[in-house]
Amino acid sequence: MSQPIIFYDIPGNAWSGQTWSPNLWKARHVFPFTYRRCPDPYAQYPDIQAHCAKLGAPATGVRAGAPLYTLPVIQDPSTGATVAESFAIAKYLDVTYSRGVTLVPEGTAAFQAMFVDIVHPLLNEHLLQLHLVRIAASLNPRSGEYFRRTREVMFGKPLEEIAPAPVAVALWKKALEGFSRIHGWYNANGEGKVFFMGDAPSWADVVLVSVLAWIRVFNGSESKEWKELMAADEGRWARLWQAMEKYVRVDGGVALP
Ligand SMILES: N[C@@H](CCC(=O)N[C@@H](CS)C(=O)NCC(=O)O)C(=O)O
Repeated sequence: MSQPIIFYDIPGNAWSGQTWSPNLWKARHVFPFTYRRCPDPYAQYPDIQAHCAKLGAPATGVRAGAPLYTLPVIQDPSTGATVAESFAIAKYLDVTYSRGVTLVPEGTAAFQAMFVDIVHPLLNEHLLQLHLVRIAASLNPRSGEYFRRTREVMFGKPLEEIAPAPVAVALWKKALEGFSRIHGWYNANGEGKVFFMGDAPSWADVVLVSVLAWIRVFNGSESKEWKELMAADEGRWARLWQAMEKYVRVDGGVALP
């Protein structure tokens, strides 16, 4: 790689403007490259579609019957590649660059893709509802307005009515139950194994630690939620967080805040 890869992120105010979304976090692991946040205004939520079209990045899904364009997207000036979707980015980096770790080892792509789909209803669906109001508030006004409008259509009600206090307690409990279920899967590897595939980190660990980063951004390291999670499941998530810290490679290697 002769020139740094450009990484397009959605700026937020949470965590001093650092990456806040789990989908964006997923692409920031095992990245021994210089990271460049997309300059404003291109990475504001309402501009993502136009920006992807300009870059030649494909849609990554469908929303309300229309193609959905999302970040993260990377551009690699050394190869001319533009890659959208965090899993596709991980696979591209695996095959294009030698970086000491292979996130999607040969023969595991189907399994890793399935893992993401299974984890989503166990964790992300509850946590998204829990964090919606905080996410909207942490974005700049244009992005915040877009996020609120699109998510209120998605949920059919004002953001503030999605997770009022008693519902928030239930959602957090469901997320903790989800973590415990996943802890049980990790345990199948036998004692002392930190990573989902045993001795080396893979995409499955990146998916989980990105959810941890998301929780930490919106609750804080001193919050009841973060402390509860770090103590849960025999310290499984604290160990994973610690073990994955060194794989966050941004701007020459910024560790997870
Ligand atoms: N499966 C995709 C999901 C990416 C995704 O949903 N990104 C969100 C930000 S967290 C997005 O860009 N949404 C655009 C929109 O809501 O219009 C990935 O892992 O990259």
